[in-house]
Amino acid sequence: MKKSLKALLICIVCIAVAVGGYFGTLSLIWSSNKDEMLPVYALPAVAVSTDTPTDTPAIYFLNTQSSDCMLIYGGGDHWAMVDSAEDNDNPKNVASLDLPGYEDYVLTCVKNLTGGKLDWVLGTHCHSDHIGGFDTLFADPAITVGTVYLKDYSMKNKNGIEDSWDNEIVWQQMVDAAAERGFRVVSDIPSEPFALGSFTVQFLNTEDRYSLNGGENDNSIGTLLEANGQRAFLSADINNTSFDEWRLAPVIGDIDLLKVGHHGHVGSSDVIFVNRLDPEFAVFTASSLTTFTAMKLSPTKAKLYVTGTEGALRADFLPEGIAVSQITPELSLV
Ligand SMILES: [Ca+2]
Ligand SMILES: [Ca+2]
Repeated sequence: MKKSLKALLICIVCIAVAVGGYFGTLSLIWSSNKDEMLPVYALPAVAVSTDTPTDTPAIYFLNTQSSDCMLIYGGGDHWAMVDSAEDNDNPKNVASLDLPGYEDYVLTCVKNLTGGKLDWVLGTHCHSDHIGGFDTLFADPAITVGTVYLKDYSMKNKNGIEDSWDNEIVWQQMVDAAAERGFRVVSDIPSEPFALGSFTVQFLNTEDRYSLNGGENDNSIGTLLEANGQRAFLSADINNTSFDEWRLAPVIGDIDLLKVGHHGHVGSSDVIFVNRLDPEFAVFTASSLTTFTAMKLSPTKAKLYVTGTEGALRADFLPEGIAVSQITPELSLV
């Protein structure tokens, strides 16, 4: 077969798979008998892990409902934190941002788990449900942070709804709180892999690109983690507004665990993206499961977890695979 004909056939197959994936998903959505499909997405029972070896690399997904806060343990005394969850502050008194904060819970978790020492923290993007708690965390004298990764706030990519939000104020509060404690702030986010104990860490979506008015979500920093042969991607609030998910999918490649983008909202987790990553586990940092997003994940057969309903979770990176379990009761919200 001629190379050009072969290439054409491959293109046709790829397009058919892509279109088929989309319409297959849509046909599921439009099906009149959704109740019959729901058991497919029933959540697995979560076991309490008691026999994991000390120093096992792990991600802790705190239960901050539909906001993000993850602690990453690289073994030894190496800890890091991705996002700090929503805060009680609402400096512009916006009704839609009148949300409960998790400052006390996050502080308790950080102190109990890490002893207060974090090698680095990452603010994935300037929304209060991701970076709102950092100023309170930094202000506590028991907390020390080696490096604060936080992009400069840029107005150029904000979308319409963000005009009324507190993005820039929350960003400034985080920067000021870091300066107050003398924590090093790095705004030029590195894209090269680096080590956190046993983890290899790589930040993705670090480029400052025009994002078709996708706002802060579209410019979120993703975190790729690998240890003991297991790979995870923390997708922040990345979406496909400016085709980031399509661009990042081949860069990320096959993974074992996905922190589902944007708390499971339907604008993230494009079907091509999640099926290219093909995770074995998918964690929704959300108050509840989004059925549409679960449907998009269904071809991967990923086991689905929701922090808002199952409480805080720990994903251990063992040589034989990732093990997800509920973390110790004393870290629960109540
Ligand atoms: Ca807030
Ligand atoms: Ca705050």
